Amino acid sequence: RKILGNGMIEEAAKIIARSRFLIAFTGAGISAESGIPTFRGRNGLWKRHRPEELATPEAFARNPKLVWEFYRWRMKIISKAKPNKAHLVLAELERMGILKAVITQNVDDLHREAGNKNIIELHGNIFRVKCIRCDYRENLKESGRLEKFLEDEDLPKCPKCGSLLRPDVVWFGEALPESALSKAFSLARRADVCLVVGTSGQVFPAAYIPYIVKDNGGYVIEINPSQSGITPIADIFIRGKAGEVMDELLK
Ligand code: BJW
Ligand code: ZN
Repeated sequence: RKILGNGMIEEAAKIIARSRFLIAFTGAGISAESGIPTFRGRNGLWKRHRPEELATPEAFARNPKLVWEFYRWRMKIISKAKPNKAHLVLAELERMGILKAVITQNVDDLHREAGNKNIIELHGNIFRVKCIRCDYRENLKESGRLEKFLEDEDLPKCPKCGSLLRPDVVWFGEALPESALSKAFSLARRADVCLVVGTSGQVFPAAYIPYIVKDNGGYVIEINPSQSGITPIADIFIRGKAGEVMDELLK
C-alpha cells in the first residue's frame, strides 16, 4: 500500500483518469468541510449521545421527542449547508464521463446539490419523512413544507392517519433499501476503481462496497485525514481533508 500526503496525488489522479468504471463511496467526512458534523470522532457527538443511542428504532419508540430534536437540529444545519469542493469535483468527474456512480451513506442531499445524477443513497435522505403506520411519505424540500416543519417543535403527525412521522433514514438494526443496496453491490462488482471518501468504514453492510471492488480485482483509493476500517485494503491512502485533496485531483 502507498500512503501519500497532501500534494502527492498525481498517481491517484492518473489511475482515476485511466479508469474504465470509477465509482465513489462516500461518508460523513465528505460533508465535514460543508459544516455538517460527522458521527464518530472528536466532534461527532451530539449532547453526549452516540449515534448508536439515537439512530435506532428503539430510541424512537422510547423517546420520539429526543430523536426528533436530534433530527430537526441536523436538518437545520444541513438545509443551510452547501456542497464543498469535494462534492463539486465528483460532479465534474461524472460530467466528464469518468465517474459512473456515487454510492453514499450520507442523508444530506449534497451530492445532488453539487450536480451528480447517478446517486445511490444507502441510508435514506434526511429531507424525507414517512409514517410509522401507513404508506405516507413526503419529501419536505419538494413539498415546500421544510421551513414550517423546522420551526415546529411538536411531534410531526401523518396527515393521512394521524400516527407519528419519522425520518426516512435507515437506523441501526433496520434493513437498507433493497434496490439501493443491490444496485450498489452490482456497481461495486463492475468497478475497476473505487474512490472512498470520508467514511470510518465501520457501519455494515455499506462498508462492504470497497471490499467487493477489491475482491473483484479493482483498485481502492481512499481519502481521509485518519485511517479507517477501509485503510487495510486501500491500494492508495491519501491522508488529508476531502475538499483540499480533491481540489488537486483535477489539476
Ligand atoms: C473526513 C474529514 C474531511 C473527517 N475529509 N474525511 C457486520 C458486522 C458488524 C455489525 C454489523 C454487521 N452487519 C450489520 C451490523 C449491525 C450494524 C452495524 O454496522 N453496526 C456497526 C456500528 C458495528 N448495521 C446495521 O444495523 C445496518 N442494518 C442492518 O445490518 O440490517 C440488517 C437487517 C436485514 C434485514 C432486516 C432487518 C435488518 C443499518 C445501519 C444504519 C446506519 N445508520 C446511520 C444513521 C443514518 C441516518 C442519519 O444520518 O441519522 O448512518 S449511523 C451513521 O453511520 C450513518 C452513517 O451513514 C454511518 C456511517 O458513518 P460514516 O459516514 O462513516 O461517518 P463517521 O462519522 O463514522 O466517519 C467520518 C469519517 O470522516 C472519519 O473516518 C473521519 O476521519 C473522516 N473525516 N473529516 C474527509 N474533511
Ligand atoms: Zn400514516
